[in-house]
Order: sequence, then C-alpha cells, then structure tokens
Amino acid sequence: MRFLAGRLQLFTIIVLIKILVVRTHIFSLTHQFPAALLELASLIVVFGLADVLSSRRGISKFLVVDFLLSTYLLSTVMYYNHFGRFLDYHAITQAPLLKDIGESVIAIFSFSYLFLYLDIFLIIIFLQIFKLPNISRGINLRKNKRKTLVICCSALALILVSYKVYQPKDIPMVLAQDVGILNAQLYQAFHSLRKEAPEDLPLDALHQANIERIKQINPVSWPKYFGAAKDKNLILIQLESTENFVVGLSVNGQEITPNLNKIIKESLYFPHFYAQIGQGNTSDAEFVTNTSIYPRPRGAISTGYTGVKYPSLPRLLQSKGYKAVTFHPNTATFWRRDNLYPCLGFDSYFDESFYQNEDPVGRWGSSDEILFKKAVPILQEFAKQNQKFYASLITLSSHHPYLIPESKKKLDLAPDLQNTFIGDYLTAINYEDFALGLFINDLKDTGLWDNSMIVIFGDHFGISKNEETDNQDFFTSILGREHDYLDALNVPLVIRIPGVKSKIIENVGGQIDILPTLANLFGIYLDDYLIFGQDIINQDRNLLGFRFYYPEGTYISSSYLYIPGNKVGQNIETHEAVQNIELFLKEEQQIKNLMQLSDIYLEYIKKNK
Ligand code: GP9
Ligand code: MN
Repeated sequence: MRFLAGRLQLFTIIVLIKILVVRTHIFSLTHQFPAALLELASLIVVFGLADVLSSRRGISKFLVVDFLLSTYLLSTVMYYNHFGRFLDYHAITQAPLLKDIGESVIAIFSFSYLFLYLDIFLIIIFLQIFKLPNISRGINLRKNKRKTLVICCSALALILVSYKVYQPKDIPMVLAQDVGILNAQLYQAFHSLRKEAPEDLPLDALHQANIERIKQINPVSWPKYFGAAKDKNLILIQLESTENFVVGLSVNGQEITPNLNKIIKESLYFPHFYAQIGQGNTSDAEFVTNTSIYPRPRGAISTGYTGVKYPSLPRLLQSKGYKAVTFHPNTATFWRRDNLYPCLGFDSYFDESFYQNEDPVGRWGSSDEILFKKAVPILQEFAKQNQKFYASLITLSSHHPYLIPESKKKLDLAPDLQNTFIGDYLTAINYEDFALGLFINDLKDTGLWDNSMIVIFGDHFGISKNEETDNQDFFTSILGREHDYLDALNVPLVIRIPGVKSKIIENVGGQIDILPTLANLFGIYLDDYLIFGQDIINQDRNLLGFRFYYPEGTYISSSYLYIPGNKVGQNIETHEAVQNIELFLKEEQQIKNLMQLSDIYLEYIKKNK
C-alpha cells in the first residue's frame, strides 16, 4: 500500500487500540471478539470516508477524525463512569444540556482521560520535527480513492450483515458490546426513526383491570387509611439526589439527616421505595409522581409532549377545590418545565424569576433555605383565604457535584472524609436536611403544620457508578457490603399525616405509586383515572419497572430486583443473589407489557389533547 493509504491504516489501528482499551473498561472481557472486528470495520468506514470525501492530501483530515473519535470515546468513558450506562444515541441528543451542568462535568473529569489524545499529541510533535515528504507525487490519487471506497463499502456491508446475524438487542450496553461502540450509534439512530408507539393503538387494552391483571394484584375493598388526610393541604418535597442509605446514618457522631429522622418518628416510612426516572432525571420524577404514568423509554417527558393535559395529582386535587403550585429555584426552561407544568395542571410555578438567584448554591440557583423560606408566605396566603393547596417543592442544593459553600457546611467530618466525594455528598445532604428542618419550624410557627400532609421522597440516585467503586471501603463500613444498583434505586419515602401514628411500612413501592397512595389518604376515588402504580399502603405485592438507566424489562417485584441479561435476581432485603430464571423471564415480559401499555396511554393522551 502506498504511503497515503498507509496513513489511513495507521490512524485506523491507533484508534482501534483506543477503542479496545475503552471496551475493556466498559464491557466484560469475554465479549471482545468478534465485536473487535466490527469496531475495525466501523473505523475503516469513518477514516475511509474522510479520505475519499476530503480533497486535502495531507495528514490533517485524519488527525481531525482521530480527535473527534477520541472526544467521543472520552465522553463515553465519562458517561459510563458516572451513570454506569453506555452513552447511546439518545443520551447524545441531550448534549445541549451540558452547558448547564458544567460544574458536574468538571467534577467527574480526570486528567488520566487525556491519554485518549496522546497519539495526536505525539504525531503533531513528530511532524514538527520531521517534515514529511510530499508523498502524493507519482500516485494515482483517483485510483487510490476508488480502492478506498471499495474497502469502505465492504466494511459497511459487513456491519449491515452483522445487524442481521446478531439481531442486536435494544439494550444500549449489550448493543454496543455486541456490534461495536460506533456501530451502536448508527443502529440506534436508524431505529429511532421508527415510531415509538404503534400507529393503531390497541385502545381496548387501556383498562385499569388490565393493568391489575398484568401486575397480578386485586383491588382492595376496604383500604386502610382511606381519607386519613381528607381536606388536608399537601406539601410534597422532592429531595435532590437523596438515597435512602443516608436515613438514620451517623458519621463522626452526627446524624446526616437529623430532621428527616425526626419526622420519620411521627410518619409512615417506606424503606423499600424506588426511583423510576427515565432520561429526564428530576423532571421525570416530577412527572411520574404526579401522573402515575411511566416515563418514556428515552428522552425527558417534559420535552416530548407539548400542550397535553395529563390526568394528574394537581387536577385530581383541583377537582376537590385545591390550588396546585410548584417551587424550584432553577429556571423553568431547564428540562422544559415551563412546558411540563401546564401539562401537569399546576395553577402556577415559582422558578428562578421568583427566587432571583438569592443566596445561590453552585450555578443552579437559590439555596434550599431560600427555596423553602420564600414559599412559606405564599402558602400562608392560601391558608388565610381558606384555600386548600397542593404545594410541590423540589430541592436543588444537593445536586451533583455536591459543592456546598463553606459558610453553609454544618457537618463536622473526620479527616479521612474531608475533601472527598463522599464527604461532599454527605455534607450536601446534611445541608438539604438543615434547610428542611428550618422549613418544618416555619410550618409549625405558621400553623400550616397542623393542617397539612407532608410527603418527602428522593428523586433519584446520588452515588454514581464510578463513585460507588471508588468508595467501597466507606460503604462496606456503613452497610457491611458494597453499594450496588439496588442502593442507587432506593430512595426514601416519608408521609406525615396530622393525627396518624408512625409506622414503618415494608411494602415495596416506587414513584409511580405516589398518586394512588395519596388519593387513598385523601379519600378520593380514582374512577376516571388510569394509573400504572398502586396504593402501597394497602397492596403488599408490586411490579415496578425501570427504564433508560437500566435495560428495558428491569423490574423490582415484592422481594427482588431483576435486570434482563442477568441469570440471577437480587433480594431487596439481603442484596443476595436469587435463582429463579423462569419466573424472572416471565415477569420481565409482564413489566414490558405494562410499560408498553403506559407508552400507548401517553400516545392516546397526546392524540386526544
Ligand atoms: C435542575 C435540576 C436538575 O433544575 O433539577 O437536576 P437533574 O435532573 O440533573 O438531577
Ligand atoms: Mn435530580
């Protein structure tokens, strides 16, 4: 091969080595061949096309492609280390949000990642020292390009054939593992052109009884706690990145969440409660809890559907004379909440324009202290007018990368936790809890406490995959075992109802269950609602689905977690392996059916807006 084509080969091999290094980091070693061949094929296509399409004769076009691919690999590694998930096509489409989470991106960056650019750096230095001869002289460039094009087409054909042979699974990690991390993008981009839900909706299936049949639950005739919070106000507090392991935890002799622990002593507390967000993180948690509908398999729900009217908790309570408002100090355009909130039926929302960035924490917006403090007069005003209300408050200060200003730090950490990720996380949660404590005092001082049901729950995980691995010693010391997927899903749920005695309820539940659980407490029948969750006080059997961050079909039943592709389940109490693959496969199909029904319902709502 002439020198020009040799350069093409050289770059293909260099980037292939980088891909193989990344693959060994992300996937199990047993899955490297023949995927490596498909990785090679994809690189031949990319570098080949760059060669054929560019009229430049030098090496610069290959350097540019190498740089772009290295940046893609860097993003893949960083995303995996944080989310434990492959950076697939759908996640890439959310890249515009990166400008708002710069702090988090910097926090998870490591200089060792620059290894991915080492070759480019060395080649540029080499070129500065040794000038390359003009190698194109005497070469029939046109003929050479034709040859390259033929090789490119053959590589592309191999990739396309592999799709047919492998019948790739729609699980991003498995897809990328089997067909290659570049090919997976192509595959997903192609498939995302297909409609998300069938054109002709099987609407007959949209019945509550059908949902109950899939979940194998029966309606409860005489539900306990029915109407226990009748006509009370509802104050719903969604805690940012707050996992359940912090509840009751002490470090260095101090409780991390003293105020939450205190309120639990006079509340219903659900230790087996799980976050069910999709790609829309916080905003998906808001959607799921307010609708009892699953988030979409990909994409934030808030950005997907405009101008629709979801049957929702705000609308349910409005039908009983309530006003519904929601508070969050960031701009409502983030996650397009400005679109989501009217769809959910909130009468009004209070965002950055209300909080005016007063006392900011990080770049996100006002501190949790201000979030709560500025909400109180508005709630008091409702009370003054004898207006029942539903107020939702979404905390923010404990957002990754968990950097709380020195002046707000309350936790006195032992030296080994100071300036560590875990130390920062616990400090941020402790500050959030401090702000919650002040809010509870305000509610008591204003008399709102006596007339309100308080619901507190976590929005999603706070410990990423990488941080989980890096801090196993800490977790072993507090949990007696490693922090795992179950811990990442497990968030607290606390329901405090005036006059109702405290109780720990062991039933399994998820965010999708909040609406029906609260409806029962308010004594409101959900006859006109289609709900995918259930009243977790009264149902002791559950089937909860998880999407986007987990392969489709991942579920938690009443006693175990199952992730498709695994041969074993995991007991939610002991975290030990559970064997029963036949049952798991059956239930995997059931949860897929349930979530498909939820997707169909979303399409139905959208069409009938
Ligand atoms: C911003 C905040 C984002 O408004 O809610 O939280 P996230 O979705 O990144 O957890
Ligand atoms: Mn969040």
